[in-house]
Amino acid sequence: MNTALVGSEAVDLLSRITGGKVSQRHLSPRVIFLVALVTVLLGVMFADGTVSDEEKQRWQKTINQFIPPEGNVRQLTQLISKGVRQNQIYKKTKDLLTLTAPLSDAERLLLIAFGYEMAAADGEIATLEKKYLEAVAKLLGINHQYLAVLEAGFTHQGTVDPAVLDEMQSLLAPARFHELDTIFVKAASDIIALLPAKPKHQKTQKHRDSYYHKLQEFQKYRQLLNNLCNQLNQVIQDCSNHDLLPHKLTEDIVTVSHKIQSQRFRLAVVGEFSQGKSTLLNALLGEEIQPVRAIPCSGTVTVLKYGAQKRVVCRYKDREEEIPPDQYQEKAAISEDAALGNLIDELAQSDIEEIILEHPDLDLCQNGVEIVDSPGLNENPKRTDITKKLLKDTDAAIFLANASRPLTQGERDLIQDLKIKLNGGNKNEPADNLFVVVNFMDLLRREKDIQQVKQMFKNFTQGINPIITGENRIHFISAQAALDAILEGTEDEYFKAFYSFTHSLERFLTTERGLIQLKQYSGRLQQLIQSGLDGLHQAEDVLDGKLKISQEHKQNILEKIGEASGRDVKIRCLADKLVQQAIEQAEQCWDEWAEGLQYRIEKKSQNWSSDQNEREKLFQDYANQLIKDLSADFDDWFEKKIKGSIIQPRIKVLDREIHQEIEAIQSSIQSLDLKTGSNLSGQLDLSISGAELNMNLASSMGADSSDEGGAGWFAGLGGGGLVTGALLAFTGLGLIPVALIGGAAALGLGWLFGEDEDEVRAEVKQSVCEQCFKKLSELEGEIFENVCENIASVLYSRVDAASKVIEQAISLAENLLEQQEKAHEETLEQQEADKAFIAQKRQELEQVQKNLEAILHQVAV
Ligand SMILES: Nc1nc2c(ncn2[C@@H]2O[C@H](COP(=O)(O)OP(=O)(O)OP(=O)(O)O)[C@@H](O)[C@H]2O)c(=O)[nH]1
Ligand SMILES: [Mg+2]
Repeated sequence: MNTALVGSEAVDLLSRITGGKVSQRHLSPRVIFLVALVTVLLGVMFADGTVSDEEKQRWQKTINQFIPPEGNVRQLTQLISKGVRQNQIYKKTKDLLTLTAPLSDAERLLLIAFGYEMAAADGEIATLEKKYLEAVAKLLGINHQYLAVLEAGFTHQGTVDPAVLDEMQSLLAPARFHELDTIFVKAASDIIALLPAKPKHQKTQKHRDSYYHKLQEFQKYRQLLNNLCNQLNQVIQDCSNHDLLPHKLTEDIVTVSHKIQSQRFRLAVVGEFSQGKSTLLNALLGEEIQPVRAIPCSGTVTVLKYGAQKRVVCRYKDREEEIPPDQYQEKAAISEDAALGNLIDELAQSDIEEIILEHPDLDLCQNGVEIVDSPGLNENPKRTDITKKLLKDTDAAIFLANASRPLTQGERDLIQDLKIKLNGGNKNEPADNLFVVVNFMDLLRREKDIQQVKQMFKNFTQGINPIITGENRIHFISAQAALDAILEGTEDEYFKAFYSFTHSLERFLTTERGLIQLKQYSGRLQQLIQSGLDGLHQAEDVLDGKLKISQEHKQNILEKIGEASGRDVKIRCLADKLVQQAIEQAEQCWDEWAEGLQYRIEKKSQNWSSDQNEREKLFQDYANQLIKDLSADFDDWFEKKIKGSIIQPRIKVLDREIHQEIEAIQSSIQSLDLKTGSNLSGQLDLSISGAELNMNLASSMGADSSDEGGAGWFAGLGGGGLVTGALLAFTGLGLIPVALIGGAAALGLGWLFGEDEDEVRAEVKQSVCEQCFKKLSELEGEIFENVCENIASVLYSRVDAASKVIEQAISLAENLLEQQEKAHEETLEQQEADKAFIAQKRQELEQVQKNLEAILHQVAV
């Protein structure tokens, strides 16, 4: 709807109709449509001079669906219908033109469709009614061929031209009505259902075989690598059972093996509500698994994954429950009433965390992919909050946008926010794991529109400061048309566009991401094989007497072991002290932050603005602005105080200590090597460069990287301060928007016609603030605890990484002593047998190494 076309004439007309003082700001799209609808319906009812009972009932039904149970819309509608009747507006061409001027083609068709529904209320369409509707349709510029379809649809008589029907269905696609209100979306969807149905094609499975070929291949490599892990584990286990290699080596192999086995890809589909997320998922799966409807539908995160049999598990905060699979769709969706806004706190009351659907034969899931459907963003704070949490643990996110209302400000903000979140807080680089998929391309009929939308998205996502990493990260599709094509086995342009998208996705998951991970695991396995070979070499030297450890050396080694454990304890004690200090300081900071907060937010509230004319929408609008201000305030505080003055200086202190202690351990091991001829330091270096430790210790081992204050450590915390609202989810502050749902009820609901608006707006702002601070004071303890937990975990994770290195050093030294002990106690024959055993195991290890190289070679090809 083009509200710019609402001129002073429309304002005058509405003042005349309602007999009240109406201003331009009152004329929201919803009001404009409602007035036009009332006018056309009354025009039809009075066309033949009589109003039948059926018509009265129809009037009630049609109008009622636009009236929420609460508020004053009912009175407003009564006022309008009285005015329209008295002034016979439905007969006045000029007035009708004024009222319908801002309506889009889709809205005009919806309007006339309701007129036909009314005309057919008593089973047939009277000539005068038909004439009236034809005249209105002409006035509105509606294609006369559409009228024949509407007549056939509502009277169940006559045949229709499939091409015209197709055009109408596209024009009435519920998605075109989002801008108006969910009620209109549902109305359009109901009208479509009343039109004659398009013939359905036979369902086939034709496309199935060619799908996800690359993923299948990738799974094969993963399996091969895992088998290799098992072989390696066997060899190393044999050796450690003979006291030739440290047991710790087996533990390391098991860790890698677990990682390889548990490697799964998590794909999250996110976007605003009713953008076709669930439909896209169904198209990816090739089955209609996810619940879908024209109005907000998904109410919880649903995870689809592979399982030997079909199983549905509901996960609550503190328990799990298996439910029959036929209840899945119902559980995964919110009720229609809640979607229409009639049950605003249904979601706030739901305590389901996620629903997991395990399925044995969905191609995509069979290949190690878990796909996550999420509730729409930006519609209901509870659903938004759920989705934000989910992003913490995904390999890739698909953002679904809408071609028919491209790049609204809300959508732009969401995409930017998503990019930063997926990028660990880095806002200057594009996110390589973000796909932007523009859905509803079927709703664009003109080539010019298609090109413009494509250009617009490309400019936004790939222009200055790009959001995505390249062409294959943006796709223009129709999820619904693609799903239809997949189910019907046809290959139209939508199927092709969708196929190109799945192809890019697959390439990302396998070649771009999966192989990198496989290579990392292979690299780690290679290191472990090398450690095994080094250990065996050392055992052989001990047996051959090349490496002799005197009593004095032994004593020295035992001392070093004791020292190393002491260093571990020392680091841990320092960390305990630092964490305690940090928490004490944080407590003080928290009080300072909380003290001025109400004042700061109330001051900010002077800048909140809203075009809404209904109390509940006004309340929600202000609540959203409050949340924005509150999270910006919180982020700023966290960034400067918690991160800047509490965590970073302590990380520096801790890093310095870790650095010193590890260096001391390294040098004492080196001196041991010098004395005994062993090569423990070589082996220790290997373990430090192991992928995991390397990552965890990078900033503490590097000479001056700790100056950064360990910026990387914050990646998991959402980049603190970079993203407005990023910290909401992890601190529990996100519960505030949830608590505000339904807050408007306390104020009384309804349109602001005829009230002192400034006063009402100030009152609503005040109420939003009060309710927020009430909730905040309830949540204070919980939020502060979460902040403390995060401080502790940042510091302790560094300690854990250091402990691993120390543990490794100790285990190497102990192993040397054990080898020595063993050789000492053995007879010559036993020693010979050991040497033969070592030679054999070395061969086996070398064989594993060769197999690994062969796999890597295959993967690379
Ligand atoms: N014309 C058209 N309709 C579509 C397309 N994709 C989805 N739809 C329709 O849009 C409506 C919403 O689709 P859903 O898949 O439920 O949307 P969603 O994003 O999961 O919605 P929520 O779960 O409420 O956030 C349904 O009526 C779909 O049939 C499309 O490409 N073209
Ligand atoms: Mg959905």
